[in-house]
Amino acid sequence: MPLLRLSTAGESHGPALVAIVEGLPSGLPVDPAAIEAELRRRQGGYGRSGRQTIERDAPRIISGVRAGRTLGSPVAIEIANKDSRIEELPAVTRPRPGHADLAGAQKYGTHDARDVLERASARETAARVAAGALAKSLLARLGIESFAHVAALGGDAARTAEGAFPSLRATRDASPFYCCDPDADVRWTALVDQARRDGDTLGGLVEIRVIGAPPGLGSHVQPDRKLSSRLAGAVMSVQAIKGVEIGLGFGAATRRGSEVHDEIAYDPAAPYGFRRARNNAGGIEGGMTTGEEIRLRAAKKPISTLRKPLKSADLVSKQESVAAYERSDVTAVPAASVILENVVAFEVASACCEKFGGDSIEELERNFRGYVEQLRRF
Ligand code: EPS
Repeated sequence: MPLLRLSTAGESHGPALVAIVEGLPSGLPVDPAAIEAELRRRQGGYGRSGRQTIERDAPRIISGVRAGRTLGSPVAIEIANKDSRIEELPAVTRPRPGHADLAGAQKYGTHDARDVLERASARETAARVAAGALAKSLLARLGIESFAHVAALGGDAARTAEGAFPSLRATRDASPFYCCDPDADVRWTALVDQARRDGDTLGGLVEIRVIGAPPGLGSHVQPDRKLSSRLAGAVMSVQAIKGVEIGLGFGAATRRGSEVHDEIAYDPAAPYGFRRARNNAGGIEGGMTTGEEIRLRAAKKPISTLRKPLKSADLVSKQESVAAYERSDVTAVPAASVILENVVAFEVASACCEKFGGDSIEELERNFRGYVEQLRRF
């Protein structure tokens, strides 16, 4: 299966983070400024820690690109860490509840949780955003776009984000929370300020939407080819994500079938003829796109590093203690929205590479256009 593949490497305070993306067709323009813009967005959002004032994430493309275009070979991108004191930083022996510290120390046989947390840190997501930016440029060639915004923070929901995409994007990009509801920005600022005073942290909900995907990405024929399972896996792989929903999600379990399923109509004016009267399915049925907007929601737990720490037990002395604290974000839900927008873009781009194949972007686009034509004649 010619899927896009992503490997990342790098520790939070090591010399650099690295993303290696395999499977991109040749001839795709690569714009380092577009990658950097995504990386900068990931670093932003109200409630982040001092680390983001130290770093200025910028991509250095080290393979797979020549004269601004992909070669079809693996694309490697390096993002240098300014705070690269991994060899000097102290041992961490008081594991943080909620973090990978304790399970990782037990599993890897270390009494210094730094050996674990350096890689478990969400700083790794900078590499995933860089990879997602490449995927987005491939999707843009096919008229497909991924868009995420923060839908709730600290238990307080924003108004439902409805309306035309360019205006939603403009509102989101002007928001310190990457949210489409300016009233929520005001309330959430107060929530974050209060949590900061309390030495606490906040989680929230992110909505991710993909527009422009034709029917038929993914497949029902094998469990691991279902786009729903790939998207859910990708979303759940992001640090601190504890839940994912597609369309109505958990809400579908409590309603009757007649209230859940989206009736089908034929409309010669619709892009592919057949269309759904609504989109409770979140754009995916049988593991395949329906041609409606893909809609996902992700639940992010609060950051587990608390300035007012929870109880813990020392890995060495075994004595009751409190968890370690150096610095922490009060909330990173806005950053998570950028990460999720990019990991979802990556999976959708991967499904496009699988379906349309091709070694060059020209070949992939030709196959895509042929398929769209086939759907129109269906
Ligand atoms: C992050 C960098 C980290 C944290 C955060 C994400 O920097 P540092 O550990 O030096 O403060 O701010 O990491 C976590 C949320 C985590 O749980 O480890 C980043 O660049 O996103």
